[in-house]
Amino acid sequence: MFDSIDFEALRGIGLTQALVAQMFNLSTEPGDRLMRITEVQRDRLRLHDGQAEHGAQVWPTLRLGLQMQGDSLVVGDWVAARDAGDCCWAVARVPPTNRLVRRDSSGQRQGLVSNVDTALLVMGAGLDFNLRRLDRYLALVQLAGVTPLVVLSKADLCADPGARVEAVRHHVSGSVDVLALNGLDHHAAEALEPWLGAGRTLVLLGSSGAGKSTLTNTLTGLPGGQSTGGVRNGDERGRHTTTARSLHRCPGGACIIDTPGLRGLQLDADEAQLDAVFDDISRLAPACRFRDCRHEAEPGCAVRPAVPASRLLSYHKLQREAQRHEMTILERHQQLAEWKARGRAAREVGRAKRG
Ligand SMILES: Nc1nc2c(ncn2[C@@H]2O[C@H](COP(=O)(O)OP(=O)(O)OP(=O)(O)O)[C@@H](O)[C@H]2O)c(=O)[nH]1
Ligand SMILES: [Mg+2]
Ligand SMILES: [Zn+2]
Repeated sequence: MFDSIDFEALRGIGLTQALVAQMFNLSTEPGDRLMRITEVQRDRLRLHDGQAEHGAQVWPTLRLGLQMQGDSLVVGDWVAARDAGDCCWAVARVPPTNRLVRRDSSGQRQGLVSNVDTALLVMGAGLDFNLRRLDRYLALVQLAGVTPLVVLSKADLCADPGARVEAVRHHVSGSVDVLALNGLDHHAAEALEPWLGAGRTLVLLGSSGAGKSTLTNTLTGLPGGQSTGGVRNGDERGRHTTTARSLHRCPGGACIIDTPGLRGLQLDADEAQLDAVFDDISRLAPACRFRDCRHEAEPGCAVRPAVPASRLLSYHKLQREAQRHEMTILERHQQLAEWKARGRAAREVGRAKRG
């Protein structure tokens, strides 16, 4: 535990009572200070102490300890920071209250951000609008127990943003908040006010060019903040302008994490976890005629008539991906067992030869 915690100052960068409750078992030394990670570049960190930012490095024992659990430090984490003359070290991590995790292209778990209250799923109301992709982002944040808010950006360029809002509501059976805004307009901050209270942390997620950095700049009010980039004419795709996740403070005391657009988002979930986040589907499933109904072509299905076809498609696609992933884990175990058996056999042969 720390000698002292300046709760008021740290609340401005997102400290909550729930986090303070996680700190009692933390092994710290006198003089260690509580700070939040605002940026990660390999082993180099930017930390905020509520007043100012500091460059820091990850203490090797901490890095190894996390690595052994397939874990690493991410933006949004809270750490114990120790001053060692010319360098500041992150020596321990406060267990996060939540963490967004995906699988990278090689199937490894990758933490994205931690300790967030709301995930703003930013999607352009024009050509970027894609309900199937939205389902994937929704599952990503709901798997972590984070509340989503769908933000349709570029409402100023869209003929009927209200219809787009309605389309999202219909798609998710009204279970998620949705709003449309112009990220370049300072009124966007007013529309988001209920989510921007002091001490709250928001993360912006969405494809490249959706307007995440534009909205970050509007909410923080900092001139020359995050770089923003143009989009291609034909399809409004962005150019991956933002390359690292970073945490910023808003004037009202909320924190906002800007992220790069994710290419090909793979979830880290098994089938049961997906059922839990697609609760619009799993709620209806007990009313299907067959207990093991897949809601595909079975007679007496209670889900198919009630859930939009595209939503059901998302559910099936993500379930298939989860199955495929579980398969590969099983296969890997099987392979390992085979190798071990072969090794044992070879050793026995060796022993027999030696007599
Ligand atoms: N008219 C209008 N333009 C917007 C809006 N939001 C973003 N833009 C423009 O869209 C382009 C892309 O915006 P960015 O904020 O860079 O997009 P991003 O989501 O941060 O993209 P990456 O960093 O590549 O992931 C920029 O030219 C913005 O000016 C909006 O609400 N209305
Ligand atoms: Mg950006
Ligand atoms: Zn069914």
